[in-house]
Amino acid sequence: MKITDAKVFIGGPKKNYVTLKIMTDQGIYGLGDATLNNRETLTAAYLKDYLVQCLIGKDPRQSEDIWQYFYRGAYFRRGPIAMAAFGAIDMALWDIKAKIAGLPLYQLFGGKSREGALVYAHATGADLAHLLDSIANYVEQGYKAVRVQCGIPGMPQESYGVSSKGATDKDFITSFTGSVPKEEIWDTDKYVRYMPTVFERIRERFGDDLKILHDVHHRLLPREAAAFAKTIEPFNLFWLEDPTPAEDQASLRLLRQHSTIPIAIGEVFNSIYDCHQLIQQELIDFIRVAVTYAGGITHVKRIVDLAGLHHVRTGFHGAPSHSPISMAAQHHLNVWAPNFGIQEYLVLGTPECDALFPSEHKLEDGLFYVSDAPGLGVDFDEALAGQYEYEQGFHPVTRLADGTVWNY
Ligand code: CS2
Ligand code: MG
Repeated sequence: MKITDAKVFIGGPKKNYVTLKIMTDQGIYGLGDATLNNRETLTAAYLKDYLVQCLIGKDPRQSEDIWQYFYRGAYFRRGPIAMAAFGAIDMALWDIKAKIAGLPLYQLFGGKSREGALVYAHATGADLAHLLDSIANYVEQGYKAVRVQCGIPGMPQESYGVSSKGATDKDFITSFTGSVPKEEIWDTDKYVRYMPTVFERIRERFGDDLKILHDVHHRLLPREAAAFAKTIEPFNLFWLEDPTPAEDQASLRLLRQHSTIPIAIGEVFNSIYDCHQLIQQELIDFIRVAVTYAGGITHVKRIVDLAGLHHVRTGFHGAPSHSPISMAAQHHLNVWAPNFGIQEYLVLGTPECDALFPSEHKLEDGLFYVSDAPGLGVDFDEALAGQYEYEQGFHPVTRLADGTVWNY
């Protein structure tokens, strides 16, 4: 069996999905997602200009050898652009492998450890009242876990993960377009003073069973994070995400010494070398890597297995910047992984997105069920893809009130 060609597409409804399609001489094809949010043309160029030509003639069943060939062969190792490009190839090869076997992908990992996998949605509010409505809306739909981000009184409303007043829950995730980044102001003191009251009100209204998650988006210093974690401990969060920038990993020990709050980190990591110390030293509880940015299924499965040895559970990144292809790869890992924790999941499910990426996977009552279609179980409508144009976007840049640049 040989790879005959591979094509790269950029575009999608409201998102610049980068989709790779690998064709073989037996008519079977595989799909991969190389979407690197707000840097999409770079992964597409890496694939088109350097990798696709090396794939032609290779046996697609040799996914391990092909992964090593690209990773070691690049010489300049790691980094999100290369790892997302390798990740897309890897996903497509696993898709082909499972289609040859006539099996849904999870069967190749060892079958299911659970039927439905727990997901969490994003609730957001410009103020507490809006946030409570947003949470109620998800609870009514059957979600058991919700990430909560709230506008902070006295701070401009567009801080991380918070939609403007009156906006729907989905609006804030698509507001990154423009030819230069938006700028946002951040105030740590106001944030750490106000957020505990938010958690308190959520518990009062929704009770103890709702799983509450919160993303600090790398904004606190280690000492601030430790103090904050200690203060919010009574509200029993499912996790506190990215409390500090993860470059200084040893600093997490301070947080660990002061609080038992579960910590989730890793959405910006792109290899096992970024997280093996955090995992082996048991400084985190959930690993947030994504199959896209972290080198595909082959590499992420290694991270999941290492994590399993250290009581670290999975909580894969699932922001709407991932296409349904890599989300499907994660859903297959989620039903298999013995150390599965939770999956971030934003319903992309617009009719346009479903038409571009048809699948039978489904969400029901806050749990995600993969279909038994062979492979990843997601298809791609090439003809429709041509309708979408690339639109440039940037992550916002954050500053403190005095102008100092801070972490987005
Ligand atoms: C966020 C992301 O989902 C999350 O937890 O931290 O939405 C993140 O801001 C984006 O993926 C950045 O591309
Ligand atoms: Mg995050």
